Amino acid sequence: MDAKPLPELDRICAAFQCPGVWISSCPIPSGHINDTYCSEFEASGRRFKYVNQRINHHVFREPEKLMENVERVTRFARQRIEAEGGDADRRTLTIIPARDGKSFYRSPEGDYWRMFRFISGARTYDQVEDVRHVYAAARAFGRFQKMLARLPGERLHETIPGFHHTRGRYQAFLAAVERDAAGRAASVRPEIDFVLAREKDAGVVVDGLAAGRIPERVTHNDTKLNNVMIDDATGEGICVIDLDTVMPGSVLYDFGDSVRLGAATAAEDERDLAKVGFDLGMFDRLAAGYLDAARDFLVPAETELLAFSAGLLTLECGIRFLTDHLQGDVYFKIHRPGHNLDRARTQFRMVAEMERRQAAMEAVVGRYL
Ligand code: GN1
Ligand code: MG
Repeated sequence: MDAKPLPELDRICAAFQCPGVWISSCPIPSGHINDTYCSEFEASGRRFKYVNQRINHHVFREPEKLMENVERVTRFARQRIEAEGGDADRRTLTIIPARDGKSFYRSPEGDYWRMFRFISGARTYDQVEDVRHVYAAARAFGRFQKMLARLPGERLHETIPGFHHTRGRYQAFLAAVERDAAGRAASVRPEIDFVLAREKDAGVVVDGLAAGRIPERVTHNDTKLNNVMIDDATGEGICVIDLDTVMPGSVLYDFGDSVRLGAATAAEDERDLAKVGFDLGMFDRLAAGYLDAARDFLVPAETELLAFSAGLLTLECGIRFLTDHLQGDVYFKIHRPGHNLDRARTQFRMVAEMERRQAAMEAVVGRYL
């Protein structure tokens, strides 16, 4: 369903200041938005790997601004890591500049490409394989927020305006139901009703931000478990990746979204809903990891909504999947018919469980504050 021909990566790589000779490239089939590949080069008898990404410019409408954000964030991260004596080549992304010195290359086809150094000896996990990774990833996101609280300069660009504006997402969903572009609304009535019953939740965080009760911060906004590289040897969350949505936001977006996958008992697109659930033990590890890094800078308006944010962000993601299903699958990559609906259903199953366990979740957060 997304079988695009393999791009000529040797030609793409040649547009970057990458030392050595191109050997081969292969796809990295992760992520719902951009296209990612790994390329191998040989230089002075040694092999080096790089990551190539084609930015989806239908989703990210201003790739130049996006890359400006990524440049600023990685430059600042490198400074901070080096000041602490850390290995910046492994603890933050390293942009390989294009031949013209820019952080991206615009191909004759109009595509936006970028290249990063590949981080070896570490990997990402699409699903939880070891509960220690959950703690490690959550702590890495907390540390990332804490570091970026000191990012100098202007406000970052909003790479997708209203990205986590849950009420905006709710309204877009209502419009999609109304329009019913793909003729699917009648077949997903229970899912539509599930969302309609939760309208009041949609405003909680965005209204707090708008009123200044909840502080605006620099946040990652896509804190899936697989956006942290876990060191193979130590199990530490060494590098936060996928910086496309790093922009002004609320810490609640990050914490809430990390629970969505980090405390799930099944894959995001699991069809057997009997397997889909919310694991309080994993939530405990997430809260512990996140708060070990973030507890000293959070304010009460944030900490008191941490448990709530898990359900909210899971609901929001489910709304986005359902909206895309109603619109005919125009946003997220799908790999089978009904894929977005399957994803929406897992999210809603998780939301229902989180609602049921809200008091226990509050108690967990309280324990680590
Ligand atoms: C998308 O492409 P990926 O997998 O990093 C999406 C996130 C969703 C996620 C759902 C820019 O992220 O917001 O939470 O899918 N990113 C964008 O798995 O829309
Ligand atoms: Mg992403």
